[in-house]
Amino acid sequence: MRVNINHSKLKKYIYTYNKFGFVRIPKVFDMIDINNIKNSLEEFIDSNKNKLKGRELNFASSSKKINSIHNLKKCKIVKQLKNNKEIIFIAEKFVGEKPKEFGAELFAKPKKIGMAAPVHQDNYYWNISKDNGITIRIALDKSTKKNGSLYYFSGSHKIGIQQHKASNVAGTSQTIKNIDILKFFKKKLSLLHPGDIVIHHSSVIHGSGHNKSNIRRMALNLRFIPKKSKINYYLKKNYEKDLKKK
Ligand SMILES: O=C(O)CCC(=O)C(=O)O
Repeated sequence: MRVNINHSKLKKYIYTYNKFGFVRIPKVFDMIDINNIKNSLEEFIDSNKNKLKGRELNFASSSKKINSIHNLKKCKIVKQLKNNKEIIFIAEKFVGEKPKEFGAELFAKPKKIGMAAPVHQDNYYWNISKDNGITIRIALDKSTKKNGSLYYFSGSHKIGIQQHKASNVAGTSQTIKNIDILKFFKKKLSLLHPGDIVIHHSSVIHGSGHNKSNIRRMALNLRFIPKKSKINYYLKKNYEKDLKKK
């Protein structure tokens, strides 16, 4: 697997990431590797979909089509990507210190019925003490406005974690409570080709649209946090309590 990131542009990418809370890096994987990743994910889904429990697997609305998977621990290609030296190198550069892996998710967003993700900040769910986590999002399909692309509120990672409330959407169960805050930030669509990646900060406010189009919008998220980061169990307990209540 080749991870093609031009190191001479790394400074510029990190500058953009620090300023906006996300950065797109084009053509990191070629189509052979993207197809390998897709095939391997499909094999994983075939043999594991009945073993995944509760919040680990979500379907699109009332269909039998998978919308998202939140436990890919046993997926071979995910392990391979997480142990890839170049990915770890990039993770360290963006986290800003030694990183550790923090799970992976698949957003499958099937055509016609893929669900929207309400606006949220990842660290509201993660509850890490050093809020410097990243998601490396690998586009497996094209991401356009029509198929409900992800969008970011540019620069919103600088305002800290906001209060959230129940969204009643499986897979993104919490959403920003005070949406008035959004007017202070520019909303930027994350338009991608398969093989591009986006790296986003654990505090950047983001969401996605419904996929009403004829084209699926699948992406694989690899998550990393600072090695020295701890889970804030007080916040986590509150979040879990909120989830149960709602
Ligand atoms: O792909 C989507 O629709 C949602 C993804 C998301 O919320 C995330 O990457 O944190």
